[in-house]
Amino acid sequence: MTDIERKASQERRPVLYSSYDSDTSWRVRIALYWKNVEHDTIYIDMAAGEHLSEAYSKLNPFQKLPCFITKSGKVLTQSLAIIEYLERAYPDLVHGLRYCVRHPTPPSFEQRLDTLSGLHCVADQISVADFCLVPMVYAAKRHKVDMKPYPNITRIRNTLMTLPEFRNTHPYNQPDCPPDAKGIVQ
Ligand SMILES: N[C@@H](CCC(=O)N[C@@H](CS)C(=O)NCC(=O)O)C(=O)O
Repeated sequence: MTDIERKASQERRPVLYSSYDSDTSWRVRIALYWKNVEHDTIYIDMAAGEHLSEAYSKLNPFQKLPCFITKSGKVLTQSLAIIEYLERAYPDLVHGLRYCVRHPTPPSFEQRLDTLSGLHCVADQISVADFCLVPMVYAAKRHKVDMKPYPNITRIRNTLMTLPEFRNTHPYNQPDCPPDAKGIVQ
């Protein structure tokens, strides 16, 4: 076996550990869908405390979701680190990442969007900031945040939700979403 063959045989399908109800998992689901990355998903039942189990804690000592195993077997436990890895391994995005890191709260992000946004967060291109914005709105609505002071965020979120990458990865469209949990947040 040559070195190249050995390396190829060591590569595996990446694995995402996800929960339908985890907004940070949703960020990664969008990135994987956007980049068309073939992978397996393992659904972790957060309501049942499966993320606190011994088996999951061995994989991710932070006991949080998501967790991602790359094709070379590296374990990544932070959603933005996973998205950064995906962007390095499968590059195609403008660099919106720094915008969502620098403006992590809705008020500062809303203000930044006055000048930054077009159709999406960074002009008309899709960026990592969009991957973060849509799940952020879902989490905000779940916590009954009044979205009226955030017209830019609301407009961009509504536009993004017309795209299959965002719709198909929505919590309610996940196989682990129980029927009675669907439709709670509009
Ligand atoms: N900084 C982490 C945060 C992950 C996180 O807080 N995940 C939540 C779900 S959205 C979680 O696992 N919560 C379970 C708990 O805290 O017990 C990331 O971006 O991946």
